[in-house]
Amino acid sequence: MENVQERIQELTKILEEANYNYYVLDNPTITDQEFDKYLRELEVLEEKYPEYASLNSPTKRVGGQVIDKFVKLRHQIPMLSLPDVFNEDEIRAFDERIRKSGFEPQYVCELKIDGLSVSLHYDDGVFVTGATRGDGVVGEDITHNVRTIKTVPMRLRKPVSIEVRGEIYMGRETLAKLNYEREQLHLPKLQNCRNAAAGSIRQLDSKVAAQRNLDTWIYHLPNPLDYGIKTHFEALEYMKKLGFKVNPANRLVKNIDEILAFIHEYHEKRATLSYDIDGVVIKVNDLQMQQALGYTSKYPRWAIAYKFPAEEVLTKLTDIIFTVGRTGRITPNAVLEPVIVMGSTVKRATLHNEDYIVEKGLKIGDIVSIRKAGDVIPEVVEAKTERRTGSEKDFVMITKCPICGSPLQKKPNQVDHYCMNEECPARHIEGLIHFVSRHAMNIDGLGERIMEDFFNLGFIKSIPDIYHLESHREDLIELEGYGNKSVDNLLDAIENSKRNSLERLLFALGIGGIGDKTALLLARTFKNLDNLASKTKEELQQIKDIGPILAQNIASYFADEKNQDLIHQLKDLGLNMSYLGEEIKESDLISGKRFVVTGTISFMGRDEIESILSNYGGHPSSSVSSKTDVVIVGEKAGSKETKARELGIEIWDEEKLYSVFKDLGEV
Ligand code: 1X8
Repeated sequence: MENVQERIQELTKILEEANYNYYVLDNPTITDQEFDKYLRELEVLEEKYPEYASLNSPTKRVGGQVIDKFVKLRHQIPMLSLPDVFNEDEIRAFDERIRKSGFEPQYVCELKIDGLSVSLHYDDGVFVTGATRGDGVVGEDITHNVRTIKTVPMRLRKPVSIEVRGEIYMGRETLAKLNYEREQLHLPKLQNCRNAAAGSIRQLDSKVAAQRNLDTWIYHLPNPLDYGIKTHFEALEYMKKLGFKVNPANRLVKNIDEILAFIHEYHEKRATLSYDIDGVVIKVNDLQMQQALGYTSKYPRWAIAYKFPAEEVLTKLTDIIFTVGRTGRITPNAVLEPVIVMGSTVKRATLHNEDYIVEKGLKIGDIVSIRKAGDVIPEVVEAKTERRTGSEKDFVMITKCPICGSPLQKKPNQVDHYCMNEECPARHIEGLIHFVSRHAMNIDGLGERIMEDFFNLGFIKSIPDIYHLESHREDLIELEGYGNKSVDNLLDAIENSKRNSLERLLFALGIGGIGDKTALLLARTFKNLDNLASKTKEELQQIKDIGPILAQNIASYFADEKNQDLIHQLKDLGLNMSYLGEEIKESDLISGKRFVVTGTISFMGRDEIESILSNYGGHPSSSVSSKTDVVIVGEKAGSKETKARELGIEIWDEEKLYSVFKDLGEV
């Protein structure tokens, strides 16, 4: 027994150290395989000996803890905000005020992270609580979610009791990925990193937070004197030594010029950082000096936050034009006088739909403010109505398709207008671009611009034309920018795409509502296109994640003769129509066993779970009997769970299922 406890401690240490090296120092010391091996060993031991399993175990980084409400926590020392300043004069005034008090200050310049402030408590080096700032006096307990943030150490490198503060944030790439996934699921996109981080940390289910890949920068030690620390810069060093992620940009400076240089430098670098910042924090370095300067009722007198000028620029809305998507959806777009926002030129911005324009009261010719929301999507914030001259024109929604002239339709309770003409050429080019795009057939060398060129040149007018491009080989070589070699590469890429697994083709066909995830689910479930095409709407609806609208879309798509003809042609051209995902994969835990899935599993739909079980040679079934080997029990499982327990059948809860699937790389 003692051995087990020791091994658990040893594994915990190895994994924590690996985590620290990987996430905090960005300097991996063991391979992913080694990490997984140790993690699995620890999971197995913890499952067998739950009495030794700590809430702070590396196995808990994936979440699992669910709370039913947020508990309030009072901060021992209030979490103050900082006075904002917006220009050089205000920074000079700050410095002069301090000098007038008789000090010769040095300052620490730090980046102001666009996230949410957090307070972290450790007892004898062990993580105990994480809390939001709240109103500064009372925050909320977010301990369960903080445990999932890989850069927050669960055990410090020295066994000290300490509170540290910093910022929880979401990196830009993480937000972009999350928004891509949300788009596939038809969920609204998150507007920016800050909102995304705040939304993620406010999840009741820590598994959701864990998937959000949050990160931290730690920048404040509320009780520095307890640790014999004399300056803020030392405090930063100390926190780094304890294992926290401390921003390497932090800089000790001697005077205003160096402050301004820091601000200038990071204003320039801002667009290239992997996370959002909205300014620079300037703090008096000497802690005695800080203490002497003291506080107003709201703010410390020893620090300010310089806010970068808002990245909103004014420009003229010269026109509103309409584009037609491959589903026929009409999108109004702002045509803008070109303007630079955060380092790149903006000429267009989406206006989403008619209602959006009406709500903002935009007129053609208005001066509007433009902001880059989130990562790169430019957004029209508002019309500067005070700048109107009277020559602006009212916006009028079009009633006919701008490309083919057929009347547009707006479905009841929907905001979007649609061109219903399936032959609309605009739908074609968009559909063609989609067909070859990265998550669809992934044909390298057929980017959007080239597809537009080939479409206009008449080389590619339909999907099968892509696979006939070879017949234009000589024309292609003649084209500006194409040599023999690049044409060969392009034709190879097209040829290779014929061997893609079914899910890519399914997604590429652009059937309404089939995103790449749904395509994968369908491919896994039905294995080949003919099988899927033969299913009725009712049969399709049996699949859990397939609702009536999607089922109807799929059935209608395959019922349409034109589509049947397209698929026929693609088959003749030699495109693979089968799911090639590893057929029967290996897993002793699943292979040959009879499974029943009951209740709701939060991270995956039942059909997908069953489909994965089948892929590994398991046999999903719907009723529990003495022949059942494993019952997978989710939220609100009912009589099946009771029966399984009566029969003494092995039960996997959500966590167990997650860890099995995770080991197999399925989640
Ligand atoms: C807020 C922030 C601070 C720092 C960075 N990002 C923030 N959002 C920092 O000190 N480096 S300090 C702060 C506050 O005191 N309200």
